[in-house]
Amino acid sequence: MPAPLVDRPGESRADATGPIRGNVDRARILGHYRTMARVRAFEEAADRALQAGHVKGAVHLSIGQEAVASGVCVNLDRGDFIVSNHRGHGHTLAKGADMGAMMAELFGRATGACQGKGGSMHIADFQVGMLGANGVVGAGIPIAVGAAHAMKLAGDPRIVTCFFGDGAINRGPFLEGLNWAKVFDLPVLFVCEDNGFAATTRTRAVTAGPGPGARAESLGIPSTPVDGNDVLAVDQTAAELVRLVRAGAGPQFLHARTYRLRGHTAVDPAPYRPAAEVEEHWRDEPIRRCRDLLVLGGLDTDELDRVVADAEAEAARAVADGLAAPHPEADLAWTDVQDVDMPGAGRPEARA
Ligand SMILES: Cc1ncc(C[n+]2csc(CCOP(=O)(O)OP(=O)(O)O)c2C)c(N)n1
Repeated sequence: MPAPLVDRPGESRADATGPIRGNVDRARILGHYRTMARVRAFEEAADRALQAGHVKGAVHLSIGQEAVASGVCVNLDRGDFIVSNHRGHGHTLAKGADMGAMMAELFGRATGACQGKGGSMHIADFQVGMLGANGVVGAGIPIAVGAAHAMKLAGDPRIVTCFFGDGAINRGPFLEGLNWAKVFDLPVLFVCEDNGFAATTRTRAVTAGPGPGARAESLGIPSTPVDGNDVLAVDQTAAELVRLVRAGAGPQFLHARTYRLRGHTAVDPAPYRPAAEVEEHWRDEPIRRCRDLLVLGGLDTDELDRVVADAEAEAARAVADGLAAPHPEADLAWTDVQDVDMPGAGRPEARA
């Protein structure tokens, strides 16, 4: 059951400038609505572009999980870092990356965030502190911990947030990364985006013990659970954890429960779960919940429709610009690529 939309029913909902729930101002909630609408519009446009044959490589949609990205990233400064996983469009957009450069990246174009060489699962944008998505499950965790260690050694106040799924807790890098982060009390917020699935498997069927939070706590890292479809709850919980990390309290762990409304990849029809289960979760999806909250707070539905229309127009421009952009020059194939000169790897001359 979704959480109640308002904490204090009976408060003036007609005063649309006042707080809507608790002390949260409507501008902040509207900001979440805009961010989540942009993520949704980007992914729906990417999905259509994929069906039309424009996308190179796999695409993993985060439809239904947008509140985690928005609620966490709103609490980060532009200079703070994030590390993401294969389902990273929402995190990347919420951190401030350019939608056009992201779409062009999916299309393998020279104007893409990584000049078209990374694709959906390897988008990075250092200008907004986005250190990279990652196609290898769990592999972002040691990268985030390494970045956090570098910040601590340099006396740099920036912090690192690491997003990963519930499936990642069953991989070795989870243990190694969390252990190292705690041993050195590093400035890192771990965000486990628990959508209940690891690819086509229910994660609980392959997970021993009580799950993500208990594993973090076994290493001395406090874990805080949150309803990951309630963007305000995520925002408020993340705000406190970010405050603790910034204050030097060491690593923190946010366990956000959510649901993946689409298949594992954009082309997965997800026959391994009942349609009724998915339908039920559509009723609990975060953008609709946020909209209901804003409407209860007195916001005009026309204004909310305009937010969605603007997001869809931005995504449509990103698609058009991406399709019009050139592919990278062939002779740049080996630039900005790691280890190309290692014997046996990369450049054909090096392989010979
Ligand atoms: C090391 C590794 N093993 C297997 C895979 C194949 N794979 C890709 S995504 C995925 C499931 C990951 O589940 P989770 O971490 O919960 O993220 P979600 O897909 O649910 O967002 C798997 C097994 C991979 N990419 N990397």
